[in-house]
Amino acid sequence: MPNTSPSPTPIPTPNNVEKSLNDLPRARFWEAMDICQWEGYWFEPGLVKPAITFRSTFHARNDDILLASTIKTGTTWLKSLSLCITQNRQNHKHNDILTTENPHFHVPTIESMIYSTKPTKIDIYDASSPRLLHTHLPYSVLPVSVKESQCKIVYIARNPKDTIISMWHFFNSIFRPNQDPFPLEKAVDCFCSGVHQYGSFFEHVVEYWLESQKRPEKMLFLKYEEMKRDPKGEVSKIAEFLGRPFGDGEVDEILWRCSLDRLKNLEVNKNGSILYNVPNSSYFRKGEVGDWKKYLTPEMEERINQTSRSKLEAFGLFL
Ligand code: PAP
Repeated sequence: MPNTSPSPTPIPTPNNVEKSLNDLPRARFWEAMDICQWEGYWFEPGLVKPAITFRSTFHARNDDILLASTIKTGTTWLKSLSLCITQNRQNHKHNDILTTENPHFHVPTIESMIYSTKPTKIDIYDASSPRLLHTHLPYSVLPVSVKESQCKIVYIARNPKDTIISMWHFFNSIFRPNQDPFPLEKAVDCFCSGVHQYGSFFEHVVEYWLESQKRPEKMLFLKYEEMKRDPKGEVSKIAEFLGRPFGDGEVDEILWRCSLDRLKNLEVNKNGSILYNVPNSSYFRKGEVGDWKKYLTPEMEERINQTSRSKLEAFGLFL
């Protein structure tokens, strides 16, 4: 299809990129890995180069769909739902795509594709339209063409207390499989100060929130808790936003296909790894709203509430 979107920004030379990567501020995350600060956010260092390449070379098309989220806010669910909404729905029964591979294989996270354990089917630059892609990158570093074309963005946010608990379980399982968990108090501290992968959580969420308020026709801002409270309503909203409204009974079918219980028990999700060192099973845990109440002390809760008040609620966002 003809490309009407603006030109990407000039490609930085490899020498410049290497030099500037070495100069980035560094921090240690959970005594387990280095992270570095780029464009005001913290990243696992290997992701910065792909992020720079994406920003400078990706040419968005008007019919692209970009899913976006920070980590542990419902990405896997959103990928599964969007896949079912956009693929040929007549053939669902015979072509149950979620049984063939983990959702992160079908809808790759652009900047972490370098860690794929097997080549994804989709070449993000060359795939036929409409492309369904995902990123954990903040809004401010997205390619200009994503912002200026008519491509749609669907963002999913989650309550910060449930997000940190989900992160805590996830990183403990990856970094400390046979050890005591990382002290939760320290994890809350990293979370509130924003020094963690794709952090600050609060700034990430608020950037997308403000943009969605300005351009609701371009960006749909979802809340994990609303999706749990009113799954039919919220998933129908996604389908309409993507220009693929549901017919009779379709929403129930898709909700069932993408339900946590079902996905968790599929062979493709019980075994294997789509990304190095990340078991497919680690994407599926409890999916409960308010699970944080079992873990956070009143002091930790208040610390997060205080940060939410100043960084989210001050902008009209209540999670
Ligand atoms: P990612 O950032 O690594 O991609 P992401 O999928 O955003 O992870 O978040 C994982 C959370 O979504 C887990 O939450 P929990 O730790 O509180 O349980 C996981 O259980 C939940 N999740 C995964 N799939 C689904 C689903 N189909 N429905 C609802 N929640 C889900």
